Amino acid sequence: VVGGNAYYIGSGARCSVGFAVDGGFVSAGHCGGAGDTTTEPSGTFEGSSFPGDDYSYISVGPDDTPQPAVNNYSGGTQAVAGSTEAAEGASICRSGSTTGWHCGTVQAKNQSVQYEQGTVEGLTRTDVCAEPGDSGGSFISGDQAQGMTSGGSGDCTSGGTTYFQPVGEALSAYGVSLL
Ligand code: TYR
Repeated sequence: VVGGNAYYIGSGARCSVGFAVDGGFVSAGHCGGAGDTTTEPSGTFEGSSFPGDDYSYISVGPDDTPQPAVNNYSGGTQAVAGSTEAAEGASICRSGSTTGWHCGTVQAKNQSVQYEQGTVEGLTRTDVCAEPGDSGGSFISGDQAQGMTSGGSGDCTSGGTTYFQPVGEALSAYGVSLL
C-alpha cells in the first residue's frame, strides 16, 4: 500500500491511497462511508467524515503492508518522513491513480468548498491539477505529507485548481500516526 495507488470501493468506484498509517491508510471521506469495503487492497472504512471534512481511515488485512512512501509515477517512490505543514507559496506535488504525479504551489489554507453533498471546511487550495479517481491521493511537499485530494475544477490537460484535506486532522481524528 503506497500513496497515490488505486483502490476500489464497493461496486467498483476508484479512489487513491493517501498515506500509510498504522494498520492501513488515510484517504478522502467522499470515497466511502464507515463500514464500506475496498478491494485491491481489501480493506474496510473504519471511519469517514464528509461533508464538513473530507477524510477517511481504511484498515487493510495482514497481507497488505502500508509503506511510508508515495508513488511518483515515474517508476519510483517519494519517501514520507513526517507531516510538517508547508507554507503558502511552497511547492507541492500530488500523486493519484488517474493522472499520476503533478506539481504546483500551495495557494491558500483554510478554504471552504461547496460540493453537491455539502460544504467542506479547512481545505487548502493549490494550482495542481487533478481528475476523478485521483481523490484521496497524496499531496506531499518534499518528504512531508500534506493532505489528501478532495476536489476542484479543471483537468490535467488544461490545468486546474485542486483542494486537499490537511492530513493532520485525519490523523488526530482516528488516533493514528504516519508510518
Ligand atoms: N473529487 C474527485 C474524485 O472524487 C477528484 C477531482 C479533483 C476531480 C479535482 C476533479 C478535480 O478538478 O476523484
